[in-house]
Amino acid sequence: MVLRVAPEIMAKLKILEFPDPRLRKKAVPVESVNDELRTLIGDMFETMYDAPGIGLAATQVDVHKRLLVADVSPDKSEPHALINPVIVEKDGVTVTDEGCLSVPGYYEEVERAEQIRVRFLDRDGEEREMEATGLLAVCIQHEMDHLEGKLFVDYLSEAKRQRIRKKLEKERRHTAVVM
Ligand code: GNR
Ligand code: NI
Repeated sequence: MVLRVAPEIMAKLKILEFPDPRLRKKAVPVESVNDELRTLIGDMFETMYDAPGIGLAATQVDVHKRLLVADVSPDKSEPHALINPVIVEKDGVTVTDEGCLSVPGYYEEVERAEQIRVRFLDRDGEEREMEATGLLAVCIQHEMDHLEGKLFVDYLSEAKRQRIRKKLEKERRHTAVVM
C-alpha cells in the first residue's frame, strides 16, 4: 500500500535565542522577491503567530536577509511584510516595555521614535511607503535592529544584560537535562 502524505504548506521555524552568535549577523538586502521568498514570509508569519509574537525578523530564524513581518492587531488581521525596509522619517519619543522571542521571559523599557515613515518592497516586489505610530512603529524599529544584529537587551546596562544571559543559559542547561 502506498501512503501519500500531503505536503506541508507552511512550516514553523526555529527561533534563535540570546546569546546565540547568529543573532549578531548583519542581514544583506533581498535581491529578488520570488516564490521562495514568499514561502519564507508565510513560514515567518506562521512562526510569529504561533509563538505568539507581534513581529519577527528573518535574522531570528537564521536567515540573514533584510526581511521582517509584523502584526500588532489583536486578531491577526493586519499582517505586514517589509522587504529591505529603510526608515526615512522619525518623530517623537516613546518608551515601551519590550520583549523579544529571542530573549524569552524578559521585558524591559526601551526608548524609540514614536512615529516613523518606512520605505520597503512588498510581497510583489513593489516599492511602498507606510507611516506607523505606537506599537507598530516600535515593533518595526525592534525588527530592524535584529537585521543589524542588535537586540533590545543592548539598550540595557552591561550588568542587566549579563544577568539575563546567565539566567537564560542556566535555564537552557536545565531544559537540556530534562529533554
Ligand atoms: O512579540 C514581541 N513583542 C514586542 C513587544 C514590545 C516591543 C517589541 C516586541 S517584538 C516581539 C517579537 C520579537 O521578538 N520580534 O523580534
Ligand atoms: Ni525580537
